[in-house]
Amino acid sequence: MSKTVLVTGGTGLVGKAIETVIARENPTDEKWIFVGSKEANLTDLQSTRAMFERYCPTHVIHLAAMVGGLFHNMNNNLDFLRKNIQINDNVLALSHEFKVRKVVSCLSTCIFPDKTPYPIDETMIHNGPPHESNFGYSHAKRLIDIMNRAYHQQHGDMFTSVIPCNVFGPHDNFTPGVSHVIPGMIHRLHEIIYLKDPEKPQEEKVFPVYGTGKPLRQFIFSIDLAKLFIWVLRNYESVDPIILSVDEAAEVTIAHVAKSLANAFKFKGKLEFDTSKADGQYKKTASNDKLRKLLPEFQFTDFDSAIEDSVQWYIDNYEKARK
Ligand code: NAP
Ligand code: GFB
Repeated sequence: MSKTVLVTGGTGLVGKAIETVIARENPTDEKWIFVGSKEANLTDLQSTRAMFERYCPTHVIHLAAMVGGLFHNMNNNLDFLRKNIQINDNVLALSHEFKVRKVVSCLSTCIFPDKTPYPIDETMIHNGPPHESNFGYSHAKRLIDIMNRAYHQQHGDMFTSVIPCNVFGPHDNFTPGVSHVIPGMIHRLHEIIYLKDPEKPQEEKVFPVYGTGKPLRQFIFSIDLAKLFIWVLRNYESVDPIILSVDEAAEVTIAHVAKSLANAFKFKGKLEFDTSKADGQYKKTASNDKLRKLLPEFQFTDFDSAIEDSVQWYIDNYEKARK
């Protein structure tokens, strides 16, 4: 049976990665529509309904959200809470109204309880308060899981969700103060090397890394996440969320990320840790056992080569990058 797949948040980091993978596959029995906020402001019910009327999707991948890194979250918890609750309630209500056969929404490994045994797994989402740095975003995301269960219980809707670890890649948001760590450091390194004091020898330049560099993160390349998202849409038939993350053993320190980026830029200067800046969560190590049992052969892209691809994309697309 043919599908019309509507991807909300389709103009962002994850949405563009899914578009890239779908363009390569060119599926004949699926029509894919990628929309951003210009198509509809999803915090507004009428605007959201008009979009559903226009496309009448049979399936929805729901990515649209107010998204940001640690510092943006710390300064805007109320906005992250309200805007994301509005977006999520509108998209799920209209998916139900338009009898969408399946919705796959997007949570995040940063929403799990801050005080928790490790590794974290899908059963632990609601077992305690999230880290205080992003409690607004975390509670809005946790509510997606609650709403999915309520729609399924009361109406039998197949509304499910995935839980990615930190994502990076082409088409990321590189805006200082808003961005996640990898695009934030790419933006800063590029500026130090190419834009600031161009006549100063690189050996004398300093690349400031925010925080101690000690926190641990799992990072998934956006193209890998896109492939897993498409697999979930086509094959995963459970309301229970599924973590889409690299292995626990692939966890790296922020300091390693900084060094990997400096190598990718062939930066000859010094790295310095600005410990006046917050570290955020120390770790949020997630288990991908559930995914591995379903997709034992899946190969994740090597972290350092994905970093090189992302740096090269930024250099090649500097003019159009979100910064
Ligand atoms: P992104 O690059 O910031 O893209 C956000 C997308 O949402 C854009 O397409 C944006 O449209 C759209 N959007 C935002 N507000 C909207 C509104 N009011 N109405 C309609 N569309 C709106 O974010 P991303 O990193 O791709 O994140 C996609 C999903 O993955 C999100 O649900 C996020 O929570 C989740 N996630 C991300 C990470 C990560 O590390 N990036 C990790 C875990 C989970 P415009 O471009 O037109 O503004
Ligand atoms: O990606 P990030 O901002 O968010 O990473 P989280 C923050 C970590 O990277 C902290 C360090 O330890 C920062 O001190 N860091 C170093 C930097 N340089 C930079 C930089 O230039 N920019 C940024 N942003 N950090 C987020 C959640 O947590 O994870 C969000 O707050 C979201 O809600 C996201 O879910 C996936 O990984 O700490």
